[in-house]
Amino acid sequence: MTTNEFRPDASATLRFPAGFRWGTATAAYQIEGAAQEDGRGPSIWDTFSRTPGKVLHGDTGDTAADHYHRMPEDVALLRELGVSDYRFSVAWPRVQPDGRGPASQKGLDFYRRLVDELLDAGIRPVATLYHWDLPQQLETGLPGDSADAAGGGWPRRDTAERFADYTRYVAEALGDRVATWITLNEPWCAAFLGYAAGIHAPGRTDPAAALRAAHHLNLAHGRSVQALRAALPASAEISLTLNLFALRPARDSGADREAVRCVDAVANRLFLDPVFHGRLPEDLVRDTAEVTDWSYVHDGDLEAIATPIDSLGVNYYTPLVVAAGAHTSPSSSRPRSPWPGAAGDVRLPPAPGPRTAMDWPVDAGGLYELLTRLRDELPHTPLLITENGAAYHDYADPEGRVHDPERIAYLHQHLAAVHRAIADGADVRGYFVWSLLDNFEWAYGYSKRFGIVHVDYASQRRTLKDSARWYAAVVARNGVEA
Ligand code: IFM
Repeated sequence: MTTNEFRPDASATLRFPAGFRWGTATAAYQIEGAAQEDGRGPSIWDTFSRTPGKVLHGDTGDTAADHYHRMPEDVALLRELGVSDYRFSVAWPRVQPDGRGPASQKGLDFYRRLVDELLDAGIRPVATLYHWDLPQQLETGLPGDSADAAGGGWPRRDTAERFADYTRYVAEALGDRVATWITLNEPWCAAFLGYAAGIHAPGRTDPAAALRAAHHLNLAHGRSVQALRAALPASAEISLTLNLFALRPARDSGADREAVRCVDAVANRLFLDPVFHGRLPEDLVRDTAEVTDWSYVHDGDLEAIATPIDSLGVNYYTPLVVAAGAHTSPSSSRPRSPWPGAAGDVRLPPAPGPRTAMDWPVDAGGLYELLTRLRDELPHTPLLITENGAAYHDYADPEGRVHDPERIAYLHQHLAAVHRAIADGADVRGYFVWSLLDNFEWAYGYSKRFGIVHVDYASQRRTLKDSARWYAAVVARNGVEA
């Protein structure tokens, strides 16, 4: 059935199209633990989380949810939920401990076991190649590395080529059994939170480096797509996950609309335009003229970045209200603007409404706006919601139950928004809850619980929250209550 034939039924259930993919999502550093096992090398997040003051309570991913040792138990949970798909990420430093050189068989074996376990459970594996755990040595550099004023990591062009090599190793190892591949997760975060705002690894605060990083992440995506196409059967689905922003002007004024344009350029179009149209947003190049000259965009880069993909992954949590004015952020932990080029002219006033434990406003309308924008701008690109979910202060009651009605309400509202977008013509093929398990929430450490499965970190006991049972029922009937 194509989306155009899709008609919501008139019953009390908002039913999704036949074959809709229901999943949950996780990421390697957030759940695996075993940070020093089986030859895994250090990543920039190992280093960053060990740097005093960077992660709340000094938490690290050393143990996380111990998924590396409990993988079969976690796949059994997925089976219990009845999901059709599971999105996980491969840790680059498990496969190439230094980010270059031969692949580690032990590292690849872990993912092979995971994929086999999933396939045995009848669950489709969706592999993300990069969810922020850059091998530390690529950030630090080696004595023999070519001199590069931008330093190491993503501002360095060579990192994109290293990513293509890594892609080849993973594709060779898993290509016969993984049908859906996502090159990068949220390159905006990797570039701008990591290299401009300094609140994610590697913690740099250099707007020019962040723009270079963004270009090289785009290039890494393009090179990775080319490597995947060469290694995988023609039936493979190749995708990219972006955390696109649903932007709203604070007031209906020209100045606020201009502020939205600035943020849209760096947050959304810096990725969408190269990947889908093979060009940089001209207004962004203008806006950032005092920060960078874009000379690191070489001939042929944009063509490589625009190598066609089969679907787009969209991560959505909350909309962003944007106003003209000096930069302030609702988060006092954000020492620098993550919006180079627009830095002096943008404010993010707090949006109204109920909030999650992340202090993010709950507003499913933003997801609908985003999906219908993509329907209009990328009419031939199928969409997957590769992350959506909420953190709340969950705990197990004396009977061992975890009641999380706010999360159920959040998921319900967002699924209704997805349903409405599909009814209005958006080609959304699947939805992945973030996250299967409570996990390491980056700079917030273990203080934020996004899982539909509660993890008691002391015992590593898993408990299905009410939302997990609710989600299993949604999956079983392929729909939510109207
Ligand atoms: O936990 C993260 C995930 O790693 C990337 N997307 C947003 C989630 C919630 O902050």
